[in-house]
Amino acid sequence: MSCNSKGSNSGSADTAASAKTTDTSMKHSTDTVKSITALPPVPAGAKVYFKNLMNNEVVKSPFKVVMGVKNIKVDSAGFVVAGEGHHHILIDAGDSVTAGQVIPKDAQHLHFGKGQTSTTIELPRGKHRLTLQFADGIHRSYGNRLSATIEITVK
Ligand SMILES: [Cu+2]
Repeated sequence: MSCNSKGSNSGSADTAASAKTTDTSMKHSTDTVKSITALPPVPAGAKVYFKNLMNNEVVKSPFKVVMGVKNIKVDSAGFVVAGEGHHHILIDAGDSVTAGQVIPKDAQHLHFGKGQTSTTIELPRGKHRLTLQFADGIHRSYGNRLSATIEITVK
């Protein structure tokens, strides 16, 4: 029984010590993960595509965008897992983000880090370029092999 109380005593001391250690090691491991975890390879035959929109389509704003994948899995952001990632939509922001580059987060670069596969977009009238860009769990682009670009006209 005394063993128990001794055990819990040292246990709490351990916890305090390890919590302190965790703080620094967590910071460290985040850096390490970012620098040493390579971008997973693009699986053979993998692609992303606009499910409900065609190139040169004329739409009314707001409009729905359904994002499709083939041979790769949609998952939420957070961890780097081979064969998985999440969608991004680039609005008038180029045809793809270079492989390995972290996709910016702004009005022209939408992230779907919860694993969403559809969204609604509102755009002013005129021609717009929409790019679907797939990226890994820490938002690093899979490059142009996992991108798709269409031009649409908002009437
Ligand atoms: Cu992202």
